[in-house]
Amino acid sequence: MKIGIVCYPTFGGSGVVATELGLELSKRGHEIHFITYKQPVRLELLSNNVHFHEVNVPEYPLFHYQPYELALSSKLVNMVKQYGIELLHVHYAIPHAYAAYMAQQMLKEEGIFIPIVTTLHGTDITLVGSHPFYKPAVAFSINKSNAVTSVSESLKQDTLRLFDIKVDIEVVPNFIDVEKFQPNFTDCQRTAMATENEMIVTHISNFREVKNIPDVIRIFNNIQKEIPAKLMMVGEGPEREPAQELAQNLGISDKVVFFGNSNEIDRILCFTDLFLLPSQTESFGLAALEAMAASVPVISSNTGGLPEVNANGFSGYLSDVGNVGDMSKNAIKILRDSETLNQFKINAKKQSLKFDLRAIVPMYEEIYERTLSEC
Ligand code: GMT
Repeated sequence: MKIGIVCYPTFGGSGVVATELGLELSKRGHEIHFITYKQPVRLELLSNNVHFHEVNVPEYPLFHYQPYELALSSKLVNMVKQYGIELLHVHYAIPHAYAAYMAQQMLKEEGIFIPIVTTLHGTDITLVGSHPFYKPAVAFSINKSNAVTSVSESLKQDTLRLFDIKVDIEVVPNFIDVEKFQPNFTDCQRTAMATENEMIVTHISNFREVKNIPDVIRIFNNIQKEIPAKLMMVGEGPEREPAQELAQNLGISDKVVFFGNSNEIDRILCFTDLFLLPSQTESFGLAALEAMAASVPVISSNTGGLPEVNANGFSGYLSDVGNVGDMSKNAIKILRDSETLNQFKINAKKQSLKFDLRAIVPMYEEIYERTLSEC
């Protein structure tokens, strides 16, 4: 199939999933066209089967806001015509599903029908999409999609609760390539980050309010009072500076390393002992899954889709949002002795195998085939 993938090209989970999906589909013989405003961060290799088309939005001083949706829908029309793309798979409803629908209508005028598969990722529904300023357009574009998927059962239920949805939503969980996270580093440079007796705790996110970053610092503060440890903070966002200040105020800034965005997530996870994800809301928690695939147990909140990913008492522990005390206690329980830690590491890896791309990607292929045959 010739598939157009529309996504955000940034470090966010939706862009990562879209990119990994496109790359795997290309390996399975499909021709993939990424259509977005920048080359996706995990799209390192372009090949015969993988193309990237940049959406340009010319600046015009009259516009207070430059019309990205317009540029995207025009680009979609042109790319579908030029490359004979058969189906558009848009990741994150805003504004991608809306722009794809406009492209579909424009192409219809020319006698071309292009089906749209929309994947809902989380904040496009729970935080942004349900805002009254966006809600009618988001509901409309979901209902106009030819197939809709969500990355967890929890997100599906949120979508049905928040919007008047008239189409079926199929749950296709996020995935990872478990082989990519095999410990094949001869030296992941653990000693550069911590001394031999120190545990390494890691958090990876976009450092937005929804990630509860101060809780990460507070949980770590409690851990290091009991167990020698270092905290690796990976990512960029508005909560980074306040987190640095909080670490300073708690007198632990020498134990907390802020990396910024990194393309070396697998190396960082290779030397990590425990992953923290205390988010306020999380439709799936791809970062937690990547940690588990690298044999790292997860301490998370029990919000949204996290209970579908992190198995309580097995791959880690889940606590109520904001319950720093419980999360700290559970973290210490895992890290306290090497036997327990090793068992949780084995379990985390086992849990991640349920989400291997070899099992999940065929679910998308099946949806594409069905959508193409029905339209
Ligand atoms: O977590 C974010 O703020 C980024 C956002 C995104 O669009 O990349 O993540 C959402 O999609 C990811 C991939 O499906 C999920 O793993 C995240 O749980 C989800 N984030 C939230 O629901 C807050």
